[in-house]
Formats: sequence, C-alpha cells, structure tokens
Amino acid sequence: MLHITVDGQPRECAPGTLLEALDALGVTVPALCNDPRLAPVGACRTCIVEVEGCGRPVAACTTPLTEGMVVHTRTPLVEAQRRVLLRLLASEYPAEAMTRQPDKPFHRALREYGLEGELRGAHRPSLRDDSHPYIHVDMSQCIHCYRCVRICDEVQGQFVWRVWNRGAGTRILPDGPNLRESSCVSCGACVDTCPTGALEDRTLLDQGGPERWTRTTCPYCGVGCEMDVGTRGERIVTVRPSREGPSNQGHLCSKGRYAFGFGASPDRITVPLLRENGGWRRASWDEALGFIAQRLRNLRAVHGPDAVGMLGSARATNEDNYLAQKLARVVLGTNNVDCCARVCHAPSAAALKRMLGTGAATNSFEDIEHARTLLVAGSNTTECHPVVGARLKQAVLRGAKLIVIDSRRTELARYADVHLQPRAGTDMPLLNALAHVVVTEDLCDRAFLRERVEAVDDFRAFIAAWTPERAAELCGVDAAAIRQAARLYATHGPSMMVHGLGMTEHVQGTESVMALINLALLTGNLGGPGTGVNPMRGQNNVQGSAHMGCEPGHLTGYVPLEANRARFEAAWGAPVPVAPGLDLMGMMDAARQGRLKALWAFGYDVLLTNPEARATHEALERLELLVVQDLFLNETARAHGDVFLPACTSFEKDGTFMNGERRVQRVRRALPPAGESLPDWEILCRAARALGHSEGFAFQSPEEIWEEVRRVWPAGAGLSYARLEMRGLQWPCPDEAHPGTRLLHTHLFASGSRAALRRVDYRPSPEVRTDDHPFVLMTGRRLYQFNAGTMTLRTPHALLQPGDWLDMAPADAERLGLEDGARVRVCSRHGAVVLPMRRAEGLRPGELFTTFHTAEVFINAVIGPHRDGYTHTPDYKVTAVRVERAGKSPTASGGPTERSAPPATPGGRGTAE
Ligand SMILES: Nc1nc2c(c(=O)[nH]1)N[C@H]1C(S)=C(S)[C@@H](COP(=O)(O)OP(=O)(O)OC[C@H]3O[C@@H](n4cnc5c(=O)[nH]c(N)nc54)[C@H](O)[C@@H]3O)O[C@H]1N2
Ligand SMILES: Nc1nc2c(c(=O)[nH]1)N[C@H]1C(S)=C(S)[C@@H](COP(=O)(O)OP(=O)(O)OC[C@H]3O[C@@H](n4cnc5c(=O)[nH]c(N)nc54)[C@H](O)[C@@H]3O)O[C@H]1N2
Ligand SMILES: [Mo]
Repeated sequence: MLHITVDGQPRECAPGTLLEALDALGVTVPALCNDPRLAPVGACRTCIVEVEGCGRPVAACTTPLTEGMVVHTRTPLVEAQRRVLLRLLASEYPAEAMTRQPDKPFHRALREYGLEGELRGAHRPSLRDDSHPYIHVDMSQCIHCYRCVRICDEVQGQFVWRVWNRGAGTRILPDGPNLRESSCVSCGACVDTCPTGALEDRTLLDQGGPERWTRTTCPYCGVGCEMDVGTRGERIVTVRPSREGPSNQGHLCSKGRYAFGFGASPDRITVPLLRENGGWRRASWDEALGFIAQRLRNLRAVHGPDAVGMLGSARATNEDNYLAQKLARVVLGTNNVDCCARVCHAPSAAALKRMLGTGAATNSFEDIEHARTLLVAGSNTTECHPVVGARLKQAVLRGAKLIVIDSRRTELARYADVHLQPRAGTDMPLLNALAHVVVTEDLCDRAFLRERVEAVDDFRAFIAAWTPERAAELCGVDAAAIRQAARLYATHGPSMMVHGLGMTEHVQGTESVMALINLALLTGNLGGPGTGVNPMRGQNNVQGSAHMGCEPGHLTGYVPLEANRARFEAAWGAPVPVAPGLDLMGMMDAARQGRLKALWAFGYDVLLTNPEARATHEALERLELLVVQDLFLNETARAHGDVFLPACTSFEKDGTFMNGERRVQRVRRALPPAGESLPDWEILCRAARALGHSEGFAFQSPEEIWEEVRRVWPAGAGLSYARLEMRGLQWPCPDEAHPGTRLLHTHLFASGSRAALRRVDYRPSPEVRTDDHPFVLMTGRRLYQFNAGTMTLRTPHALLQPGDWLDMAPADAERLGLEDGARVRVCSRHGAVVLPMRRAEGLRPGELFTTFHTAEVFINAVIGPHRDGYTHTPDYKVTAVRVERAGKSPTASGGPTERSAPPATPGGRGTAE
C-alpha cells in the first residue's frame, strides 16, 4: 500500500495509476477518454489534477502513483482548464443529444460545469449510420476520445473503427461502407465504452433506459460471462458486461450482449399444451402433469421402469438438472438419463477422467495470459466462444505463440505461427506424429516424466512408428510443419491447449483427446499456470448438467454410480436403480426398437440436433409419450410432442450455471415468469408430486435444492449461495473457507500420483469418399446463431446471419460451375438436404462446411450413424457427400419435396391460441 494525500486527506492506496487510486477512493474527476479496460492515453486531459512538486497539472490516468504523493483534484487552476476543454467539446456537440436518454458521462460532465447552454453542434445526417440492427451510430456526437477505436483493438481485437483525417476534420469510420457491412462482430464493446451517445444501443433509443439492473450469467455458451441485465417494466432493454466477471472481464459477445429478446417473442409458449387430434390444446398445469403422471404409471406398469428416459438440459440451471436426474432415478426408477454433453464434449470428459481423474478442464481462462504457447485444436474459438477467442487473439498480439489444428483456416488460424490443416477426421495420425517428434527429438520434460508419468517406455515403443512422414501421407499436412509445431509446443512453454468439437465429434473423439493429454504429459504441460488440456464446453450449463448427474453411469459430482450408490441412497432415502441406464444414443436405438416407450425432453431439441434425422424421427414416432419442456415448440415438440410444459427463460429464474472452467456462478431473476410458465425446477417438483413423490421434492427455492447438492457433492460443499453472491467459484471447493481451485493436478493427479500415457492407434472414419460421394462435409456453427436456433433466430441476429449455407472451396465451385447463392442438393449415404452455397476461402478442395442452426435446412438428415467408441458421441464432422445443383424451386427451403426434414405432424405447427 502507498500513502498519499488527496484534497488534504491522508489515504492508502494500492499501486497503479493516480486515476485508479482516485476511483478506488471514490474521488471523482471527469475522465472522458478513460476506460479501465484500456491502456490509458491521456488524450482528453479532463482528468488533470495538481500534484505537489510537479510544475503543471498532470493527467491522472497516465500518472503512476508514488509514495507520499500530495494531490489536489479541484484547484481553481484545474477546474478552469477542465472547463475550457469541456467548452471546446460542447461547442461541437448537438444540443438535442443532451436531452436524449440514457444519460452519458459526457452529459454529466457538461452539467457539472454548467455548460448545457453552450452546445452549438448539430446532428449531421451524413454522420449517421443506421445500417446495424443493434448499434445506432451518430458521429455528430463524437468527441474524439477514441475509446471505440481502442476497445475494438485492445479488447475485441477486431480493428473495425478507423480514424480518418486530423484535427477538426477527424472522422471515425468503420472499415466497410457502413457498420453492417464492415468487419464488425457486434460485440457492442464500442457502444459500452462510448461516453457521449455517438454509439448507442438501438433498444435504448427505442424503448428508453433501464429502470433496474440485475447481475446474472449469460444463457448462451460455456464461457459463462457475467452480465448486468437492464430492464424497464417487464422488458429487457439492454445487457452490459460486468467488469468484475471472472471469465469475461468486462466483455461480451454479440449473443450475450444483444440476443436477449427471444423470451418476448410472440411465439413463445407460456401455457401447458396437450396434443389432441394432431393439434395442440391448451391445458392447465394440473391437467398436463396429471396426464403425464397417469401415462407414465401405465407405461411403467406394463413395460417396467426402463421403458422411460429423461434428457436433462444443458441450457437450464444446476438445480434444474439435479432434480431432473433425481426424478429419473428416484421417481421413475431408471438410470436412463442423459444430456447433450453426449453429443458434444462427453469424449473430453471421458478422456480426462480416465487419464487424469477429473473429467473437466485442467486450467482456467486466465491461464491464457500465462501461456507462452497456445495450441488451439478443433476449436473455432472466435466464433463459438468469442470472449475467450478475443482473449486468445490479444495474447497472440502481445507475443504468445499460436498453433492451430483445424481442418479449415479459421480466423485464429490467420494469427497462427503454425496452422496444421489435417483432412477432416485425420487428427489421430497428426497428434501421434507430434508426440513422435517430442519423443524422438528428446523434447520431453524428463523430470515430469520421471515423477508423474507411467507407461513411458511402452509409449515410446508405440510412437516410434508414427513418423511425421507417415502422418503427412494420411492427413495431408507437411511433415516439416508437424515438426515445427511439436518443437514449439514442447520447448516454448508453458503451453496451454484449448480444444473443441473438431477433436471430439468423431469416431475417435475420446482417443483424440487422449492423444492431446499424451502431448501435455510428455512435455510437462499439466498442473502449472499457462498449461493444461481445456475443452471449450458448449452451452451455458452443459458442464453442470452432466456434473449434476444427467449421465446414465454417473451421479452428482460426476462420480461412478456403482461406487456411490450407497451414499446416494442414504442421502435420498430411496433406492437408486440397479439396471445400467441407457445414454441418449442408446435411448434413441431403444425407442426405434420399441423398447423405450416414453421420453422427457427437457430443454433439448433432440430431433433437430441428433444425427441421422430419419432414425431420430422413427425413434420419436414410436414413443407412446414424449414430454417436451421448453420455451418454444421446437422441432421435437412440433413433430412428435404429446405434452408441452412451458418453462421460464434463465432471465426469469434463479439458480446457478457451471462454466467450462469449473466455475459455478449465480443466475438471477431479472424478469417475472412469462404467462403461466414456471422455472424448470418447479415444474420438476410438481411433476414428482403428481407422481406421488412429495418427499424429496418439496423444495421452495433453488437455494434449497443447491443445499442438497452441496451435501451429496463433497467437492462442491464450499459453494454456498452466500459466497456465490459475491463471485463465482471454481470447484474443487470442499469447504466454505476454501478459495476454489484454478488449477487441477498441481502436485498429484486426481487419479493418483501418476498418470499413464495411452497408446492410441488410428482407425479411419467409415465415411469413405468414392466417385459417388466425392466430398467430405464437416458441420459446426457460426458466430451469430446458436445451436438449434430457437433463441438467436427469434432476435435480430436473424438479420445478421439468416440461415445455414454451404461453404465450398472456390476451385470446387468453379469445377461444378456453381455461383454464389446457387441452391445445391447435398446427398450422403443417409439422406439429402438443399441449401444455398457460397465460395469460402480456407477450405481444402474436396471438403465442405455447414451449420445445423435451422430446421429449414435440417442438415442432420445427411449425418450418419457413426459414433465414438467410448462415449457414443456422434461423428458430426465427417460425412462423405455429393453436391449437385438443386432444381429451380419457388420456396426458400427448396419446397416440400426437397425438404429432407421429417415432416411436421399434420397440425403440429399450430399453437394454443
Ligand atoms: N456462435 C455460436 N457459438 C456456440 C455455439 C453455436 O451454435 N453458435 N454452440 C455452442 C456449443 S453447444 C458448442 S459444443 C461449442 C462448439 O464450439 P467449437 O468446437 O469451436 O465448434 P464447431 O464449429 O463445431 O467446430 C470447431 C472446429 O472444428 C473444425 N473441424 C471440423 N472437423 C475437424 C477435424 O476433423 N479435425 C480438426 N482438427 N478440426 C476439425 C471446424 O473447422 C471448426 O472450426 O460452441 C458453443 N458456442
Ligand atoms: N450436424 C450437427 N449437429 C449437431 C452438432 C454439430 O456440430 N453438427 N453439435 C451438437 C452439439 S455440440 C450440441 S450441444 C447439440 C445442441 O442441441 P440442443 O441442446 O438441442 O440445442 P440448443 O439450441 O442448445 O437448445 C436446446 C433447447 O433448449 C431450450 N431452452 C433454452 N433455455 C431453456 C430453459 O431455461 N429451460 C428449458 N426447459 N428449455 C430451454 C431451447 O429452446 C431449445 O429448444 O447439437 C448437436 N448437433
Ligand atoms: Mo455442444
């Protein structure tokens, strides 16, 4: 601590800049060009103060604090200078802007200095840009603080805003004809920092400023950004990043920042529905739950408890998911419970659990700033986890080395020192060749191997055959590049891995992650800051959904069922079913074979998102009861639902989410439940009661449920709501004095003192290319849409990215004579779809990429039945296809005959009213 004197008062402050100290002390001075997220520039000079011993006033934002400093913030000299500066800015500022809400820091400064009467500027239409669906631009209100330019460079790393001319003619313009057509990624950081209203959220201008702020956690991806939701009446009018958010540090991406409007969508279903004569009929809660209870009782009586299955929701809270699996096990009497981690990062969890003992990310996002080398494998981080993607870009801009392993040249690949671009589905040879180089060139961490690793000699013998030349043949990557990457990762540590579905959604998904772990073990890149193996978990709570026990073979805490049965039976006062449960894929198979009779799909659009759509369709069709608990009539509900239970959005309920770095964070109600919708936990409690189990389901609040979770999950026992109120915490956190765990495996592995290297050999995908199917199709996602699209497509994000299209290498497009926008039919051995195509750089000729966001295209009709051997995770990434020009079609989707999607049941699209 440093001792200083501020305006005559002795104070103590942490080292930093003088402005930071004043902020911390609650002493305010205007500081128009300052934002704590940015490097200080001292450009606007409104934060000038007098420091004894300095000849003239200094800018507080660029002056470092020193011991004994004596500071005066409001002397006549600095006040006069500030007034001159502000008067100059006022003379250019339009008076109407000052009265417009919401109030801005610049407005407050003008008022403080009594300058409201001196506004002489005018709105100039030529400086307005209304092209963007979310961001209103009026540069006649710009005071040239450059905060927008700097935050776009220094936080998002997008470099959209450019400064033109100098002096009075200075203009700040986007790098395109307008903002909409620029390289803007709509993260809203520039709007958030703008002190004048030159950049503003359109929602605020249209609907007025917020009356109330609620801090919560983003409902989209597994980064778990903390955000402040601004509401006015019963509407969200803006969302802002929380500066204290541990994983986002004052940043958001376009989805968290702007895609909040789905809950107010006119087709949101807010009353229970029952299917009747092919259509839907409105029902009361009692009637709907009574119907479910009776049907389930009958089905169980005839077919036994394992004829029923439950799918937890990676979109709902930990409390909701804990209850879903408890309901399945205790009330329905089955271990048939799973969640969509199955189709996503189950391979990561399985590989990490088997090799290291804990099935979760070893490190934290903050380790990005500690790594000297970053290895990003099969993760399109800047589009899928944009806030972490931006953090990775910033690390590279500051000098970290970057290796990207991706079958496409992604945005991050353009920043990479080495981009390894394997043919889709050939990562195994590539990863083994990397290990081969590390071993044969003696780049291992010998001390680490000696102390912490087993099976080293066996692995050496195995890996000898995986020369870079042999791998190069199979994966199409230069042997020299493989050597270069291996040397960089091994010798320029600490090295941190971040991986995505390009590793896991394959027939060898679990083994690919094992191969990544081998590399980390060989080079000692585990257990330290800036190292580790880190799956970028998908949805907001997919980590939590599985961790709470929505997994057939695992109970709460991701512990094996058999070994923990007795403990849970004691805690629940009820038997835990003995028969092993089916996972999601097993449930689909069983349904198709007529063995599974009822399914409860809670927050999961399984029809749209599972592979082999025809098979999913057949499976769901054979069910005698399909309960859908969701916000919308998603494709699953439309086509096959028998009962629809309307749930609250996460803006309308309390609870917790668990992010991809094992952090449990609070979700807080910002709005009342829409219509008759209920929080998921309450629906599940009522359902249990309708099924005759009031005991064990008599919870009055999410906190009560969480208390039970803490009792059955020792590593989470320290995570009380009272503590989470202050800040999200990472497990393991065994007691309330424990600070939480940023790094796993620091001295021992959770599995014991040593981890063993694994031999993993290559088994090529069964999807082989032939003359009939000469292309390989990869599927994944893009920036502006999220998974099943139920949420993002109901917001203006639909304007930013309207649907799914096929990316094709320009050479292939030319060969096939296809122009951008041409409608093509993509046929695999499993099905066909029609969609528009575009030429895309960054694909290997012969490879294609598209997304699964819309039911209009329904890409999962072409995806096949191949699954990972350990976890049954579908191979969504490698499908052999043929592409041909589709016939002329009048409708956007290619017309009903070309639509590959399972048809909606007649009348199935009708809603209640
Ligand atoms: N904008 C947006 N963000 C999202 C989502 C969304 O739908 N939209 N969904 C969320 C969810 S649920 C998840 S799981 C995550 C997923 O996040 P990611 O895993 O990053 O997403 P994907 O696009 O499925 O695939 C990642 C990358 O794998 C590459 N790839 C494909 N096949 C191969 C291969 O064989 N080898 C290699 N090395 N690379 C390959 C693709 O080119 C792609 O760049 O994103 C989450 N965030
Ligand atoms: N071809 C192809 N298919 C894929 C993938 C791929 O890469 N390629 N990726 C796979 C992956 S990784 C994933 S994770 C899955 C995702 O598949 P899904 O989990 O089906 O998709 P989501 O869009 O995340 O949302 C599921 C449902 O949750 C609902 N929902 C949202 N919030 C709540 C809530 O609070 N309560 C309730 N009750 N419901 C809510 C939404 O309306 C939606 O219907 O898709 C998989 N499918
Ligand atoms: Mo996912």
